[in-house]
Amino acid sequence: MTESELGNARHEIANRRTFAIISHPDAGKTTLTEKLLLYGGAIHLAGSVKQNRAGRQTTSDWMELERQRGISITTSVMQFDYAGRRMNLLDTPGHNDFSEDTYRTLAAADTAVMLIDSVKGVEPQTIKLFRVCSMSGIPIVTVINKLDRPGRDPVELLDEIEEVLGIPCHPFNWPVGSGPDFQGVYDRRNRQMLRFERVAGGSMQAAMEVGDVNDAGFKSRLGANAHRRLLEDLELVDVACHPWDEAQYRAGKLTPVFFTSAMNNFGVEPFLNEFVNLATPPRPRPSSVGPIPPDSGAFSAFIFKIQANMDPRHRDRIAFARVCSGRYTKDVEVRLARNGKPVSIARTFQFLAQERIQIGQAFSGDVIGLWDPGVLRIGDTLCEGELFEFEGIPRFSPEHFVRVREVDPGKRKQLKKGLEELSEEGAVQIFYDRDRMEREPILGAVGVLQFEVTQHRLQSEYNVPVKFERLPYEHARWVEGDAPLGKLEQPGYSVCLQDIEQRPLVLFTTEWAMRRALKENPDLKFKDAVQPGRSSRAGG
Ligand SMILES: Nc1nc2c(ncn2[C@@H]2O[C@H](COP(=O)(O)OP(=O)(O)OP(=O)(O)O)[C@@H](O)[C@H]2O)c(=O)[nH]1
Ligand SMILES: [Mg+2]
Repeated sequence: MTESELGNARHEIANRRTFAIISHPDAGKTTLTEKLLLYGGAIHLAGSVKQNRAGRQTTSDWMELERQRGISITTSVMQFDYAGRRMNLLDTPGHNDFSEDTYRTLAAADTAVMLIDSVKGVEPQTIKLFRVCSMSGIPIVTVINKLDRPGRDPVELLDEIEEVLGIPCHPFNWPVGSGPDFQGVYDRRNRQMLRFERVAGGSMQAAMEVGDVNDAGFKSRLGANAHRRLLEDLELVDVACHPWDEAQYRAGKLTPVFFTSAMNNFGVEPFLNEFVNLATPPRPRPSSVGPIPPDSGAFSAFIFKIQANMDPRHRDRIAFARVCSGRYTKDVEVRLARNGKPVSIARTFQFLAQERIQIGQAFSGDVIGLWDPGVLRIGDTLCEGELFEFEGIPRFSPEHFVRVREVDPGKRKQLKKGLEELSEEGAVQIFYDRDRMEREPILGAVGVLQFEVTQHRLQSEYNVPVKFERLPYEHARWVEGDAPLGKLEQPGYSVCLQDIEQRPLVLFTTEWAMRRALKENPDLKFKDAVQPGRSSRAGG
């Protein structure tokens, strides 16, 4: 890049905000995502998670099964612009069985938005995800959602967050009324009352009225008692809550809190107005050669997700990359750090609401979709110039296993293609018996729901019916070294297989059987997880 290009790139990078929305299932991540897109101008009419006949569905739950069930199965990536910033939003699935996807996505985010259901409080999956964020030191912004439901006392909710998660809270705003009487939020920083008008179905922006908390009209609408209570609460919060400390927040040691009813669009705009400033710009990322600053000249990125068949019209695979340094242009020459081979990434997309748009450039912080030429794996690093690998993309060990039973032998080829493509997304891994050839492979997954998703997608995307038969194994270990694999096989306790890249591994039925094998083979190296592999089909 020339000096002036570098200056421009620095400006663009400083405006990137890349964040993931995380929580226990059902707290409203996809609903909030939809409303952020609405307020960000990326869509003009918001859909809902549960579609009524006339209604639109959400942008981010696009997969057929997601729409049928009203849950998120996979992370969605979306961009929108707001107040001069380019926002890269990652809407993650909450269910534990899909959490690999969430954990990998967190590696691509600079800020986390943690949603809390105001009725349910801090739930188990939120605790797990919070810990992951907290370990990586990423700043966390809290949104307490569903205030339109008769929920818990906000003071009690903040206490619970502080106690259970161990992070001090600083509420930026405070809810006024709750349940059917939820009227809006009090902006503590600007000392203003923000009142909202309900919009049918929440599909359009809610009108916001800004006023004084002691305004007579507002006071009479709220009722004298509720108004007195509000003033008392506000005073209490002023005295009792932790003072704002930007540095503590940036270190992930203090969380700003917002109150919303995402479904009704209440509190979404005030949240977004503050969040554009709270969300952190791209940070240096640890790599095998030390931290890579986002504004260093050469382009680099890592792949955190692969997704097949997103667009039924194209039926292709997209590898999602987080740009970590420099600038992407279609002429940039990149190599794959894993094998040093050049990769063509000329067809690159951005996701604006439902549309994928081919782009000519992208900067550090951006999450882009690369048309996958058939060589990319989750966890891969792409580099322009010097080769290195980014750290911190987690790997997972499968804990559930099934044998694939063919239902229609006439569809063997499609089955193989479907399984290979879906396994490249990393949600299920394919293992082959060493002697049974490739027929009826074994699948491994971290959560059992992944098998259901795979079965459904094989049927709907590849037109292949299959049955799965549960197997008794619970642990997998990849074996490195000159392994006498037969010796590791103990009928009833363990079986030796190969993964899609012919890497040998052993499945064990019990932890005891696994420990014994490890003890009896001190010369071998056992690994509990590897990066999801790829078949040699595409020449990778
Ligand atoms: N009452 C009320 N319901 C809400 C609100 N926000 C979301 N919901 C509902 O809560 C349910 C779950 O919402 P989602 O947005 O799918 O939740 P999620 O966190 O994305 O769920 P997963 O992705 O499956 O983990 C849906 O039925 C929403 O309509 C809210 O502010 N108030
Ligand atoms: Mg969701």
